[in-house]
Amino acid sequence: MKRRDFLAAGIAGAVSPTILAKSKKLKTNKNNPVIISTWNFGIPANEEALRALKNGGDAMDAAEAGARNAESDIENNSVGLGGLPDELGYVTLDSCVMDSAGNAGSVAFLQNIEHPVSVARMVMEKTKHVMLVGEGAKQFALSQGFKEKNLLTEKSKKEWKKWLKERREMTPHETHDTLSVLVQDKKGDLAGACTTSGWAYKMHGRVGDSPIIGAALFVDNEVGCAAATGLGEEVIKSTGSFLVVELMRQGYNPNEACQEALNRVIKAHNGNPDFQIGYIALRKDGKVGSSCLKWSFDYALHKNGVNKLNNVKGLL
Ligand code: SD4
Repeated sequence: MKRRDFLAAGIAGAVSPTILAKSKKLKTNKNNPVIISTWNFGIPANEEALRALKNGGDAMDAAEAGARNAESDIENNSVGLGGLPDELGYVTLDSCVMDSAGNAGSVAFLQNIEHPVSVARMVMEKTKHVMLVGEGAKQFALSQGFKEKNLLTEKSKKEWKKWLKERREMTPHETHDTLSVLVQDKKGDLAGACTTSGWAYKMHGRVGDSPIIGAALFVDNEVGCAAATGLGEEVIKSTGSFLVVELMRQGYNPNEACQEALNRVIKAHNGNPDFQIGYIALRKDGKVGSSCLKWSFDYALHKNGVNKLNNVKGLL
């Protein structure tokens, strides 16, 4: 069903989403892993994810491995080690994971742990909960054998000190480079992860979209998965990744689904948002898509054995 047909059907009220979902059953892409990650450091993240798949890991293992790669990258100043701190000088981390069975785990406002994505996965696998925050998340991480580490590098500390003198309000897109990664393994199963140190010099205690299931990440193994980067507050308010997946369920292709989710944000801001949001989407049949609000956005795609950086121009 084409999008306009779907819209017409929707307006007429003749076709319920359930019937649509059934009539639109997607053929699963198998034996051809697909990995899609945000920004240019998605390239090494994809390589790490692929290595995990080659070592027999599944989509969740691969997504976690990809996110860990960005977390340890000292050059990346918005994820994990080397991340820029909040206004008080603390590096605080947000991360989440979701697997093909619909399980989810997340941590927010976590400090001094290099791999929040792995803590999020342990929350998913070893607790009855979905989300742990702050000191509680850290205590849990320590109980699972994670070691404390100072994540504020000299370089990030210097930049923070410089910022303290001017206290200029950072525009969110200036230092926003969250790593979100979506994976389809050879069985065709889907999983994803998201990890960030968030908005540079944010208020102490601020949590963005990156640990919020449905906002920065959503996985539905029947339909597809989606993930976000950009201004977390706006991704949360529009339940971005869940919306992208639901739009794919209704028949939108991955590109259209990302665009339509952004159209809602544009409308909510009277046609003129002054921030960035980028989405990546991966459908069950292996098709991928991406879109962003403004400027442009890079994503790394590994498909058919090739790992390549792609660029999409902003809708506005
Ligand atoms: C946040 N969404 O904390 C994250 C930041 C981000 O690219 O995506 N940066 O709001």
